[in-house]
Amino acid sequence: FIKAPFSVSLISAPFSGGQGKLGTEYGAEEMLKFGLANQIEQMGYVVNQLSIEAPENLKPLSEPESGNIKNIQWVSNVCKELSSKVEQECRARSLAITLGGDHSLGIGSLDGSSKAYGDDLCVLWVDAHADINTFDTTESGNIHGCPVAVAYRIEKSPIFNWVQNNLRKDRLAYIGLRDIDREEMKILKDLNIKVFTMYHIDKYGISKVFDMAMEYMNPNLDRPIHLSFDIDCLDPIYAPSTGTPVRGGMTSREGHFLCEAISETGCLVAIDLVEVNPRIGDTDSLSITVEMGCSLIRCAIGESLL
Ligand code: EXY
Ligand code: MN
Ligand code: MN
Ligand code: MN
Repeated sequence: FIKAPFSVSLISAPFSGGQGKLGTEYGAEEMLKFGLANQIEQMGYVVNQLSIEAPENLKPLSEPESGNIKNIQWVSNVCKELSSKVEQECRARSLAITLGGDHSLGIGSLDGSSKAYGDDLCVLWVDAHADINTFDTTESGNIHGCPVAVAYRIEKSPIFNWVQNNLRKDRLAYIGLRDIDREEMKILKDLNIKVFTMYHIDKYGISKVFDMAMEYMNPNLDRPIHLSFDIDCLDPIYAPSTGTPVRGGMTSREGHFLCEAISETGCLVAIDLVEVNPRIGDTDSLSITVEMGCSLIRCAIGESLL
């Protein structure tokens, strides 16, 4: 893969059907209202703004029988639409930024970037949660707790048959985890997936953790990286407006450091910024969270590097 100056594509994905709380569908809109597109232009990038087809239009007339899994066909339709947008932007050699929306969108964005870049693609999943429940192990039935399992074809539901089996589990690493379901723990161990929890961040520091993740999946820094950034990886102090906050998270600086370090590799090709929910908390919480999301994105594309 050729590292080259990128344009940036901001793909709005106003979808919250992967979980139960309304509000996440306004995350993208709020980040844009805060001026994200202009901020990125000020950095010297050409910015393409696009949006997926309105999720309401992609809602099936009826949902298939699927146990307790919520909105399975709807999530599938929306993710398929997102996948084609992300693939198209990646193929045009633009850095594809998906503005969520909830984290079920990761199924679509990972599928799109991996179709464009092939199995070289490395994924950093930065989150309080592992998001690797299968449709059998999920207790909530919320697909935002399952996207890694679906994208990596650990969960093989026929509804998601369009997902290409192109991602390598040995080029996946998690950072920031601290709320892992018992069954998820078993999947992570059985499949030998690389996990850096908050314990590892405390023990080694975020810089060393990042280096270890790169050493594992991208030792020569010559493979493309997709950063899937769930805002709830941060401590709720720094990102209060989110649906599943977990105490004991990353600091603002740890989050920013991670984005800066990824930027410095020159390998970043796609970002998801998900789980901002402007309807949770007061207006202060909202602006703290929205500004945080925008700031992290800017750092990931080089704002604070000389
Ligand atoms: N593990 C829980 C579940 O499967 O419902 C919680 C998942 C929360 C997912 C958040 C967004 O990253
Ligand atoms: Mn998540
Ligand atoms: Mn999460
Ligand atoms: Mn839990």
